[in-house]
Amino acid sequence: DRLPALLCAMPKAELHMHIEGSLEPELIFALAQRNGVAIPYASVDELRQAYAFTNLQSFLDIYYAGASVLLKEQDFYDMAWAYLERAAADNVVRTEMFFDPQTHTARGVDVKVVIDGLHRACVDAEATLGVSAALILCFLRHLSEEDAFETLEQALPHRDKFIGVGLDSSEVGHPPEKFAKVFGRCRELGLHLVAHAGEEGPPAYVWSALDVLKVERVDHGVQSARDPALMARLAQDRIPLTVCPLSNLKLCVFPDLKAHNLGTLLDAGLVATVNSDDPAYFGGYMNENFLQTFAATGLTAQHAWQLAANSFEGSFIDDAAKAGYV
Ligand code: ES4
Ligand code: ZN
Repeated sequence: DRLPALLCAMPKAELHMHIEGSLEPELIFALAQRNGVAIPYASVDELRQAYAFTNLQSFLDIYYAGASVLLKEQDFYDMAWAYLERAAADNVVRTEMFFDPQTHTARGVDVKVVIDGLHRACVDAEATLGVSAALILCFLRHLSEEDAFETLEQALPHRDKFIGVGLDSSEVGHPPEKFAKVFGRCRELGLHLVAHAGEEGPPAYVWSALDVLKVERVDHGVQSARDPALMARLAQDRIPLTVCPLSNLKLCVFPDLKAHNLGTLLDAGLVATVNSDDPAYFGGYMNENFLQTFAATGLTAQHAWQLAANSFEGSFIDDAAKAGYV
């Protein structure tokens, strides 16, 4: 069977990963030591054993604790560089990385430190790994829209170092329309727009991400399959869904990978893609997501080709560069 080799070898774009979610336990411990930050785990093994999640919130609590070791520009660089090397090894030729500035500014870290460190890794990745890398600033939806506006204001002096904005963190109870005004402002600024919707939340949140926030892609979006009219809209407008199978498995969105609806989304003609979300926490980078999902669901080489094509169609690389990939 040559399908696993194809999945690994095919060039692909990653459109949904949180750079703070690429922080491996070993690097968390190394940075904690380097920065003199105390963490409530005695060892790398003990920390890894805490990675048993029941839903999104149970993961987020540990994810924000892990990010607390990041203080200096070099910390952000080292984290991003480690991910970009892993991405290159999986034949990811383009990646659009989310970052959560509020997780860091809340601890007194300047947004410039965050963006400069991440951006320097992106520049080096292009030059030495051949990976095209870009940044998407995410607003934390459990915080207020006023907080999001303040974060945007702090980031705008660095406007040339990120290509868009997204919306992440605790979904249920924090619908997209809570951020209507700040997304409207970002749209005026010419930023690309995406949002997490339909991960745990209802199809109504996907509708409002599209119609109120006017996002170009929906992150996760797997709950859309419960609403036929929404499925038709996503197919009609070719709105990409950035699906994250191992994330959905680890956060109990599906009971097992066999039950995942990726095949249903693809066969309905949606621009679905495969992504790693928080690879250090969910048990795999890009190729592991492809391998495990295909092994469990019986997707075919035709689906593999479609997923790769979708990843480039859905990406925000400029049209000339896109023509070179597809
Ligand atoms: C996230 Cl899996 C997921 N969902 C929502 N927000 C997030 N932030 C990091 N990972
Ligand atoms: Zn995510």
